[in-house]
Amino acid sequence: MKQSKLFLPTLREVPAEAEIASHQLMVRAGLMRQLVSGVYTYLPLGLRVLRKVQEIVREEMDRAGAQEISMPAIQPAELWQETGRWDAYGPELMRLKDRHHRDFVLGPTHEEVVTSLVRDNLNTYKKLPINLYQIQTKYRDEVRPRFGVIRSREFIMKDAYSFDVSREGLDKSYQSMYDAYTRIFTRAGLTFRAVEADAGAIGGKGTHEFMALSEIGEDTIAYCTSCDYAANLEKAEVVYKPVAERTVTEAPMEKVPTPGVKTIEQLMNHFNMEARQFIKALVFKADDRFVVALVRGDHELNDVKLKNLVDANVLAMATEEEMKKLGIPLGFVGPFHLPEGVEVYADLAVQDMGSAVAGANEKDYHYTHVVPGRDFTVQAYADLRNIVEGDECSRCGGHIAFARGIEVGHVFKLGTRYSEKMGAKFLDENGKEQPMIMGCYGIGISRMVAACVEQNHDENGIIWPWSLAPYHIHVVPVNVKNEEQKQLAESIYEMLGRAGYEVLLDDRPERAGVKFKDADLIGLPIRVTVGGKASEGIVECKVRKTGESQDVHVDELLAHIQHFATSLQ
Ligand code: 9G3
Repeated sequence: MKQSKLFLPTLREVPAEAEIASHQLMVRAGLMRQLVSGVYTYLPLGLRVLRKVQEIVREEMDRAGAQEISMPAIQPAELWQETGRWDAYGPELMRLKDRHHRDFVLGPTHEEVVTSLVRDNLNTYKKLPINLYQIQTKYRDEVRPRFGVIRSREFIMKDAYSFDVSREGLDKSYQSMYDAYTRIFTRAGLTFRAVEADAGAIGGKGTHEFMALSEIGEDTIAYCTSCDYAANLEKAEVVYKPVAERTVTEAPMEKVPTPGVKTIEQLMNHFNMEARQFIKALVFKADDRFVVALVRGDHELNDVKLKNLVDANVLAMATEEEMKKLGIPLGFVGPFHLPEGVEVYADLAVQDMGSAVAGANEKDYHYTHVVPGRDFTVQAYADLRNIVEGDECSRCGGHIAFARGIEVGHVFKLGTRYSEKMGAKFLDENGKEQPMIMGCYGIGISRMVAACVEQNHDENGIIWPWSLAPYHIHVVPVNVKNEEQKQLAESIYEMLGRAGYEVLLDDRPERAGVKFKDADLIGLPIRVTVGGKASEGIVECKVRKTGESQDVHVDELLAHIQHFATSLQ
């Protein structure tokens, strides 16, 4: 491709709204442009990268035996009413009406569509298992789109759905997708980890997220430094060991005035104690009831673990007015004199506290010398806290460390959640009707591009891995007015193209400095500079990733590039 013709509007300045490197660089390097918040146009260079990601995904999905289909983005509301999700989702679900005023959704995902498709066209065990996938634009009206295409309102996803006759069958389908994902992210050159995750709203037993490691990742991963255990912070199991000897105070609990002393910090100053001596009490609304969760003052409550424990669909912190209605004073919450029906759950570490300070559930009062079990009881003790760095690994006893990640893949075991609601049944070998056992598997295609840039850039621009690079080789004649340089660059461009490389020729009449800055920004793996030694047939061959460069005679150039290309793949 000749750069003088290419629609590649590179920018020197950093776009104001771009907070992270990949967003800044994808805009500056002319890969994409924002239409409106959270909605992007992919320019030629960006589309070439997207297509490379899609090709890797297609190859591995096909290799795993999945079959590609293409489902509509416009979905009738009736399907979402069948599964109850029409009412379950709020403004994030984009809805529209057709000319007859009928309700539709713009598909954020396709469980309903694919389950209705299979329900209506397959009903015997002989045709199972089957795995259908598509690569398609999804629509989710994110409340706060940010980080470019990492959290956008329109994005490209590969979504796959497996249908099996049994849970064993699902386990096999799941493992096959898990292995395909490992191959996909490896081939894309991403540094990633598969982590145990929480199944969230869509339920099902077991799920893994594939995280591209990155400091700007929205998710925190807890991983073991000794074994391969890794889990999303939401899910990471805490090893609970009762303290050896629990020293319990003899003193009865005592109500003390603590006017305006609300936060743990204020309590620590007031009582001159450490955080671990306090009981932090938080009030939640779990569906239509209220619960109080207790954790030790130096721990953080994990609300996903609480949500799963109380089996709530929706769990949210109680609002101020809800607290007022309950007669629970903000900042002085404790497991005492709670209104009827409010259940108390506590993290396991609370039961070992021997003389704690807790809110008295009365404005401006706390209790001291509180002994859990003696002075209050709870509905249940459970693992309710966030794991912290240095905790013990629940698998091998090693040390837990944290990393941040960008979720680029997510695999779920759905079971019969959708097939039951939508009547996707099959006749088994005994002619008995059974619900199909489903799994679903997503990959963020556009998000993978951003994750790749996050992991592969320096202060000068992007450093494309060979597998995703929009072109492989950048041929840069320093001065196109110099006939020798122009001719030699053209012949190299032709030669490398004939050899099967994807080549970009910077034939623009720009100053050398501009061309080199653009070349670094765009970040193709290999740059061939045709400059002052063109008359001797000598060109400079430079590897973007390492910066190493070498003068090479044009007769050896192809062999030289072949050597580099294999080392870069
Ligand atoms: C919605 C909206 C947003 C959503 C969903 C539904 C996430 C929703 C979960 C999934 C599960 C899997 C198939 C591919 C892999 C992920 N955000 N999810 O169901 F209506 Cl607005 O999408 N789906």
